[in-house]
Amino acid sequence: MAGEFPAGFIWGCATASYQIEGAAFEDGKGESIWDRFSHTPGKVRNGDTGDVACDHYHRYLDDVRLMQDLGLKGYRFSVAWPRVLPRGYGQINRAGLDFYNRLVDALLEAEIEPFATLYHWDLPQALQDRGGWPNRDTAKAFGEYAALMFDELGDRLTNWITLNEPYVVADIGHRQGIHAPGHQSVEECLAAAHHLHVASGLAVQAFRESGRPGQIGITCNLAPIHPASDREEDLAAADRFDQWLNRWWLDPIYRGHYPQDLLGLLENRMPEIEPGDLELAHQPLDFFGLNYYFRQIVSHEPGEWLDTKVEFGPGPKTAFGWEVYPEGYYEIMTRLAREYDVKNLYLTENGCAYADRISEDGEVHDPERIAYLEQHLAQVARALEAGVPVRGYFLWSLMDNFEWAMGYSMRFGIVYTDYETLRRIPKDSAKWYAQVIERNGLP
Ligand code: IFM
Repeated sequence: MAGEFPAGFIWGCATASYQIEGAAFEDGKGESIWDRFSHTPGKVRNGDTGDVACDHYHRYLDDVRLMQDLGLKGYRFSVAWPRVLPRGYGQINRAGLDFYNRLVDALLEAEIEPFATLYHWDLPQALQDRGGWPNRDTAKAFGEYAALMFDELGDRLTNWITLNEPYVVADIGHRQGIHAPGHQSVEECLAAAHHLHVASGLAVQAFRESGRPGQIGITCNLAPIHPASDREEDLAAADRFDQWLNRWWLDPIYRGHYPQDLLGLLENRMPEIEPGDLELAHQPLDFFGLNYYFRQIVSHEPGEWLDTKVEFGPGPKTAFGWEVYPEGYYEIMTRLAREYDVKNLYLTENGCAYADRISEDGEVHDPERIAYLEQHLAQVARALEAGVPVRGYFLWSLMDNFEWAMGYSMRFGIVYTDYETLRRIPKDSAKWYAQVIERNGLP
């Protein structure tokens, strides 16, 4: 395995606003759907909320210093839409915008390239009150918010990601109901998915119109979908689920239409697709952002969603119960290059949760995470060798943070967050990652 990565490869870490910022009700920030959801009893493990999270809003300078110590070349964060526009549109909250201005300046000063995600799940509650993503107006509001951000930060910030994991927003938030807003409706899920496509397209359009320099793309979570057996019905079930998890996003973006077979099955539950919607979704992107965590094993299960049963594979598991399956990373990366002709690929998230704790020596030893990262980065190197145009890797996550419905129970960081004191302790994996960055490759 080649140790060296291409010159200029961006080694980064990723985070998201609601998961780390805290200051949930400070300096004029509006309520988000995650503020509302996490404060609703029974929705988040242990009743955890993001009220304080890692207090990054107040400690961002220390956190940038930490990133600098690790030698990070890039940092992917997200902007909390309701911090900037408390109601989602209209009145701007200058204090909120200033926070992102200061963060970007601090990153640039530290020679860390900022990558900003415009939507990582914290929708302004005021927009949810008007119907949220299933309402087409939310896409329009997103386009306007995106234009504002290009206007305000686009003189210095040149890497933009429209949405993070729209599949999770639509499916887990609106069909499964595990994430905010916690709804369970196929129709709402399909409408949300479609409006997310439109929203991303409007943001791309606004970026081009802004004339700002830089690049814009979208981040999706994709997974290899493997049939549970080679029985005909399992093969068909796996194909249906692939159309749902992967192609429901990739096909509109890269081919300008939804996957036809699944669309045929869902047609009478779809929202209205207005003329021009798919053209919006299908605009050329400067890059694609891939989040990879696991593969899924699918079998035929009548009566379940799409008549499928979806499981993790038999391999070793992380604390979340997710199968560790590094080969799947290569499979997805090469598929993106082969089937969708992706020209610039950023690996915008990859990482794992383990039950880390502070040892008696005061350090946090996380050999499983180092092994996980080593195995996944080896697949990145393999994909590079096969010609996949990978431009950067953003490890999820810089520090332990609020893991959505699991609250603080899942630790994904390479830096340990002591939630009592908010002290940050770099784990062994952080020291290991610093070496990888310094060498520009695996040892
Ligand atoms: O923490 C999340 C992140 O917000 C989105 N991608 C997956 C991560 C781990 O679950």
